[in-house]
Amino acid sequence: MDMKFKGTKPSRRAFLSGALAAGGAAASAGMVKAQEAVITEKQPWAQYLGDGVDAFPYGSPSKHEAHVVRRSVEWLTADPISSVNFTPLHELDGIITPNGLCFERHHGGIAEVEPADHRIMINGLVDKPLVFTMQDLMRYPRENHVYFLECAANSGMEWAGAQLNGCQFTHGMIHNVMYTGVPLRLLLEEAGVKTNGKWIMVEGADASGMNRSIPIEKALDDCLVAFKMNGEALRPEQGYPVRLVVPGWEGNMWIKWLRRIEVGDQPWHAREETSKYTDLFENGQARRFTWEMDAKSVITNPSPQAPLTHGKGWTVLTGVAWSGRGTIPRVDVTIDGGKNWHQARMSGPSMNKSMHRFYYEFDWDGSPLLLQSRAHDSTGYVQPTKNELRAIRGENSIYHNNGIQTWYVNEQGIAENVEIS
Ligand SMILES: Nc1nc2c(c(=O)[nH]1)N[C@H]1C(S)=C(S)[C@@H](COP(=O)(O)O)O[C@H]1N2
Ligand SMILES: [Mo]
Repeated sequence: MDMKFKGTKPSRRAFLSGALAAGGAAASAGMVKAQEAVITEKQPWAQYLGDGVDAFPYGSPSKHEAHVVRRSVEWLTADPISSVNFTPLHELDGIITPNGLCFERHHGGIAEVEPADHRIMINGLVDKPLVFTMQDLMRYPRENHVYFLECAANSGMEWAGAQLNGCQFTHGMIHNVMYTGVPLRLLLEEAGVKTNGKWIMVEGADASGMNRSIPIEKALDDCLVAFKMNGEALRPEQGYPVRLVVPGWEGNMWIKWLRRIEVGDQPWHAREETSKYTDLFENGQARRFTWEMDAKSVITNPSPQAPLTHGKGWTVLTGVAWSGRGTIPRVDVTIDGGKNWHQARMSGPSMNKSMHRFYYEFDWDGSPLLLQSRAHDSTGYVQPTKNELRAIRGENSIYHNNGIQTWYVNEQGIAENVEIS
């Protein structure tokens, strides 16, 4: 909003226009003040010529957007080499995450792979072990799909109670990108999976050599060996030159810098599926192989990093929702801590295993708010409360926390991470 217009109250009539009657948004433009200098005086950018076309061979955002960056939580990990940063969800709109803002999670730093020296290997229970160069890979039929990648640890710091103050930190281990890649099925079919080949093991070329087991049904279903994100080459942080895409399943399985696919008759029981990425239950037992990401949503605005700065009146509440099992036909929103629920307005493409955008416009009366969103996915599953999850999982879990998030907004519009019991 243009703060230069502050003091001019939006006209009530604007809100009664057709758009509002239809349940849509209401405009809140200021009324024209003829003497306003920003209108009557020629601004600097109209007084001189701008940069020419060759000034920025690869473009970057406006300097006014310099605060829109990935951020990390200092105390969370011992070392930035094996760490995570977070997508600034509260600064984004629509459903696509810009490449430079996709959160990063790596266990051995960003591998600097020479594409010409990189090989992808298929071995194990196959008729014909194969090795692919990047150039070989580019000669197979490719597909484009938009998928979210969520780290299973997303919201993991919130099991014992509200902790991190901002959706970037509570929910920012997610990105949503259009991938271009070759269906893994095509490569496996070429190698010829033997009848006892029931699992694959996928391995990264980075120093962590991260590996995971994936059942053959998933490998032959919708996995992609991807080399492009949002149209351009994968970023080094995201696995350049090639990563595995495992739609709807936990981010840990999306091996970056993919170098090897071994076919076997049973899972490998790798570190990342025994010591890590298992889910502790209240009774002390742990669940393994929680692959699918359950439906989840979060309100991105307002939120602790994005307070309500305009005072009372019409405001746009927005957020994102996703499910590893399909689409999100519906999101409910409450502004009073669950006393009343309203169906949010979905906007933007609704794609399988992709992020969805929702909006709820309301006339804020200036009193405190308790904001929550609740996603419904295409299987009929409804996002649970944190306490419903804790009843089964206890408070000492890390992974797969898809509970409903609450933001408290005070009279000043300042938002805070809270829980209501
Ligand atoms: N080779 C390799 N692949 C990896 C990792 C890694 O450390 N090394 N981290 C995994 C984890 S835990 C997650 S959540 C995702 C993160 O993907 P991103 O960095 O594109 O966000 O990559 C996965 N793939
Ligand atoms: Mo992860």
